[in-house]
Amino acid sequence: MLSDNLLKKLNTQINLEFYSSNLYLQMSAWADNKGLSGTAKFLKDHAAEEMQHMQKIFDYIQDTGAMAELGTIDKPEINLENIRDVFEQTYTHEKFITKQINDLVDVTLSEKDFSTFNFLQWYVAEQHEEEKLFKSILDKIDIIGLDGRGLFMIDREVGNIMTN
Ligand code: OFO
Repeated sequence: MLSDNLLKKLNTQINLEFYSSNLYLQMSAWADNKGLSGTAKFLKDHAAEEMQHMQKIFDYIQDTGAMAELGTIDKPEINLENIRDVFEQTYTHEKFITKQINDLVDVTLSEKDFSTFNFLQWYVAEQHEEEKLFKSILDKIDIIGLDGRGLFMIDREVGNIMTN
């Protein structure tokens, strides 16, 4: 059974996953308007993946017999000048999400809620993968550079990345 405290925090995480999805979808719209079709596709796919993250927590809460509660989702504010900004900001956002997940795990341990601890291990592994992915794209951008040809190559590469 979930404590009120953990239920509240898991509901907050649901909201954050919705926010992540909207953030990436908004960035996808920006990329599409800039003619960066590969990046737009990648971000749109990733937005869909964030909805799965949201759904998993929603289902977990419901499976415990508690009730998921949806809140107001903040408007995603994006401030992008170029493709590097996209991946700098997504990487920063993912590091923030990792911190939120780590805090959640910490609470499960202090409450000795090992079932929720176990459930959250999927997110711990997923955050590791997401940080790795966004950082690797950022590193590629820094190697290839953003002149006309570099930009074309990066956009094509990013469009070919399969999200799971
Ligand atoms: Fe991008 O991992 Fe969920 O939020």
